[in-house]
Amino acid sequence: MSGGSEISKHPRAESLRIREQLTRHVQSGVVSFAGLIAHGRGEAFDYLLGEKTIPSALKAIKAAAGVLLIAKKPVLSVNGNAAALCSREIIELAEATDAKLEVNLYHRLPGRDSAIEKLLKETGAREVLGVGEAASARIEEVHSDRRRVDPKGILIADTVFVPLEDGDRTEALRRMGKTVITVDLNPLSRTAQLASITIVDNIVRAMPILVSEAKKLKSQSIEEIREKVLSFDNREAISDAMRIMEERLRDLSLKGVYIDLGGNK
Ligand code: PTJ
Repeated sequence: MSGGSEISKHPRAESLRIREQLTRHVQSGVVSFAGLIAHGRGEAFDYLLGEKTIPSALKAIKAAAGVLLIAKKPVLSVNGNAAALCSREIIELAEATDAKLEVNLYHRLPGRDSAIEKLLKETGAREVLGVGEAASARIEEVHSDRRRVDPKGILIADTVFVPLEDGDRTEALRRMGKTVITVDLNPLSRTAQLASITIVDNIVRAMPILVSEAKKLKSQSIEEIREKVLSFDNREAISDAMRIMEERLRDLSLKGVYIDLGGNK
């Protein structure tokens, strides 16, 4: 489907709009073909979640904002999907938390890193790490292109935000002693399971909230922020997301067909 007017009448207009955004960015070189598959996987879990930010995800978002604010060297890792879906919010989050931005890709095909850099810079980013030769360091435990990192960024970071990530790197970053924050609609994924803070939510819903929470928390003392972060339990948040999906599916299964034709039978 193409064309905004057709989409705006569709019952799933928002979902179609996001798909268009991603496919447009396949053409601009930002999103990989695998990124479209990854998005489909996310959408399926979003159906189960009810396509809303659940209270435990909100708690995870608040904890993530706190962790980024108290970090000494926070880095926001940007892949193709994240850049295509929320480059503006990623830049706002970097500004609110004094974090660096680094392009880090699973599929580092020629030109993708600079296409993402271009998008981020056009959206207002001042500095983007991890582009071209700047990604000169290696994390040996990682077996994909994601091992290539910037010595000024992810390599020396204490906290790394890795939305829509694959499991290998999350595991490697945790083993290196870093705090890892992710956004992942699939609570069963290795990244969701291994991250220090897992936000089980759609990145397009979670990012604006994360930015506003970071701005709000910023006025509080480090001690107050630390206290809030310490009271967060990631295992509980992941369990809650699974429980909500299970309960929702159980309720809907009692109804069977839950979408009807209204007056047009
Ligand atoms: O741009 P690249 O080359 O770095 O590649 C990026 C992708 C996303 C293709 C790569 O990291 C990948 O293959 O990831 P996975 O292993 O498919 O994992 C992505 C995770 O993100 C899955 O668990 C999806 O459910 C989840 N996901 C997809 N879309 C969203 C999402 N989570 C939150 N919001 C979404 N919109």
